[in-house]
Amino acid sequence: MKRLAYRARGLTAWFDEHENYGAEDELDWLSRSGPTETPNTGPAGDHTTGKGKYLYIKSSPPSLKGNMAQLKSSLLPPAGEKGYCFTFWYHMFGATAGSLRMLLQTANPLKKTLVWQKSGNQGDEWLLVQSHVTLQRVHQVILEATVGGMAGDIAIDDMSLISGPCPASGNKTKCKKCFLSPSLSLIYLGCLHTLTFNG
Ligand SMILES: [Ca+2]
Ligand SMILES: [Ca+2]
Repeated sequence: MKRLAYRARGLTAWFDEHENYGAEDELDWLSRSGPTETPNTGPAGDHTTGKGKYLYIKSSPPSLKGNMAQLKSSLLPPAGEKGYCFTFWYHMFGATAGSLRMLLQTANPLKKTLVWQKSGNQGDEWLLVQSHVTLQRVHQVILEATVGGMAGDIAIDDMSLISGPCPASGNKTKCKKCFLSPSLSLIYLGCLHTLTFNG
């Protein structure tokens, strides 16, 4: 399994530390299109178009129950006066789906804060999460998935960061789709110009 690195024009990147290099996790997020290998779990296709790529954790062997995979953003600056809206889509279908969490981690002091989590089967559909982040410290966003059993593939797609609070549900965001990520299709990071990090 290789280390993942998703870049969006230098503004940020997502990475997953490999377990052989001192990572906290035992698993890696994998990139895929189309259905996962195991029947009755995982999406039929990605969220963006149905034909693009998504990231997922493979819950069948060699993965073991309790194994966890962490996807980390690069360092993000303090969220500023208005904060930003972090959005992603997740797919969590399977009789033994484990859990998915969003955390914010600061480095000094090292502290992880749980922002959102879901456990168990959520049905065969892509679901939206929007989180208004107002943390006034340099931080990373972490998406962490845990294997619940063999029918427990968990997928994510279309992560985005947009300045300001999250739009009310039903409202389309006005922010343009600014970047095409090679692997995760549309990522809106270009809208994050007020959060360019110079540290
Ligand atoms: Ca890993
Ligand atoms: Ca996609």
